[in-house]
Amino acid sequence: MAGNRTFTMIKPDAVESNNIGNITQMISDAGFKIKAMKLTQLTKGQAEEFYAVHNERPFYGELVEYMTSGPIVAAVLEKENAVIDFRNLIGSTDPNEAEEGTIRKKYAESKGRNAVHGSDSDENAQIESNFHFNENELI
Ligand code: IDP
Ligand code: MG
Repeated sequence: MAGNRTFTMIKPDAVESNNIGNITQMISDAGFKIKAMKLTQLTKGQAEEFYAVHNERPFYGELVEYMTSGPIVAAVLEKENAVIDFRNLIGSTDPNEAEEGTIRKKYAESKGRNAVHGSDSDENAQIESNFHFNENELI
């Protein structure tokens, strides 16, 4: 069913600051069902590929370094209107611009180290889920 799944990562800063539980609770409280979840660490190659769309941007090197700096939690979430509702739950890329009550407002350190990833389209949600999980890991 299109439109009911998104992909997220709890990024290295939020894992390091012991906020996996708090962030997962916010995700559950907002009505998302967890369909797959794992603690893992990205290789440089994986981070470069995942963020390839940004490879011309000035922050690309910093982004790859940050995303490989420690463990992350990768997860697939399900809810009606998942992509848009999850982007609203995480808030703006820069926590200084994120609304009160959003995950980034609460837990992000900066525009770069911003606690969580959320897919920006149904198509990317599927690509990103498949990047991190095999078919038999997705329920
Ligand atoms: P998004 O995560 O809100 O979709 P994107 O523009 O897709 O934001 O950027 C991907 C990630 O790259 C951001 O979540 C953040 O970690 C990092 N990033 C974006 N802009 C900057 C910046 O100006 N400086 C440093 N890192 C950035
Ligand atoms: Mg994005």
